[in-house]
Order: sequence, then structure tokens, then C-alpha cells
Amino acid sequence: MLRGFYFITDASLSKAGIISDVKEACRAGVCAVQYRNKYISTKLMIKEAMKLRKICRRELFVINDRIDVAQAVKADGMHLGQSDMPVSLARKILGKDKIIGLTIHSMAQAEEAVSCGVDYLGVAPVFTTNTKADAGRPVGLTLITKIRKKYKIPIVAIGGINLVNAQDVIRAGADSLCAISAVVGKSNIKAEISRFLKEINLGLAS
Ligand code: TZP
Ligand code: MG
Repeated sequence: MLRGFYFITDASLSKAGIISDVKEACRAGVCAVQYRNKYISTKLMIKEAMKLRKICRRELFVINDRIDVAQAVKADGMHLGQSDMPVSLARKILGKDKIIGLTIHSMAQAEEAVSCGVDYLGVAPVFTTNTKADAGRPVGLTLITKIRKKYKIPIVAIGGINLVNAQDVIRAGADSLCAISAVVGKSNIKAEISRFLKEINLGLAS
């Protein structure tokens, strides 16, 4: 399920708007869509997420940070960061059938996340990124490889990923990757993701 390109919305970088971006991403064949929008009201968030829920029929659809929004729109799950709701509590609320992803920045955090029963790990930031101010220091490809050697859990790599380094990220052991600035804001999102998918497939094949 989590193999390929994992799309994350970004309203500030978007040219045509989040709804249009996600439609294009789904046409390109992404495996997952994460609705991430930290700067609008809950009311508007739910409105937007409802629309995306209808668009993402085959793709895994998760909500960033907000468990209430995830429940309101019947998302497939949610994505949490280290400062968000604890995974154990989110699991209690959402139940065992929902997908919970957690961003980790170290092996110790990865170990804890696995023991808490997360469904996938977001490894971040792999490289330097300007998209998230508090992303922290780059963890590099070595953390991906270390986690892959120890666990089978799906790894989503994020942070500073572009067409040049995408193959390396997959070869290091990531199942999927996300690229925000390298995709959102480009004139043709579908074409840009297709380019990434080509690199991902080359990485998986090598
Ligand atoms: N979480 C960790 S890094 C990041 C997020 C949301 C931003 C990644 O953006 P980009 O433009 O792909 O580096
Ligand atoms: Mg968060």
C-alpha cells in the first residue's frame, strides 16, 4: 500500500489549489495523500478534507495532526509528529483498523514508534529543507538504511527530496517518498510526480 509517491498538500506553495493538486496527484498514481493544512479554520479544514476524502478512493488518505478532522471525514488514518497526540492515545481513539503514521528523527524514536504499533514511519528530514521551518537537522540516508535493516515497517522518506536524490532514497530502503517543494507549485503536478515515479521504480529495481 505505501509504495511509491506519498503526496502531501501545501496550500502556500500551491498554484491551482489543494483540491486540484490532489486530483492531479491521484491521476499520476500516488499511493497516499496526506491532507496537511496548519493555517485555516477547523470549519474550512473539514470542508476541504471532505472533498479530498471523495477524491482519494484508491489512495490511502490521512490527515496531518488533527484526529478530530480525521474522524469527521472518515479518513483512513492520520499522521502524527513527535509533539502531537501520543500514538497510544490516537490508537485508542481511532481503533486498530485505522492507519497511524509517525514522523521520527532518530533510531531511538523509530524503536519507540514500532513498539507503540504505528503503521508506518515518516523519516524526516532526510536532507535540508526550506519547506518546514522546525524540521530539525537532516538525518541522511543512513537512518533509513538502519531502520530498514531492523524492521519491515513501511518507511516514508521526507525532506529535501528531489528528482536527483530520489533513487538513492529508495535504494537506501524507503518504500515511498514525499517531495513537497519539488512538486507542489510546479506548473504540471501530474507530470512532475510521474518523473518521480520513474525514479522510484528505477530505485526499486536496482
Ligand atoms: N515534514 C518533515 S520535512 C517536511 C515535512 C512536512 C517538509 C518537506 O518538504 P520538501 O519541500 O519536500 O523538502
Ligand atoms: Mg504534526
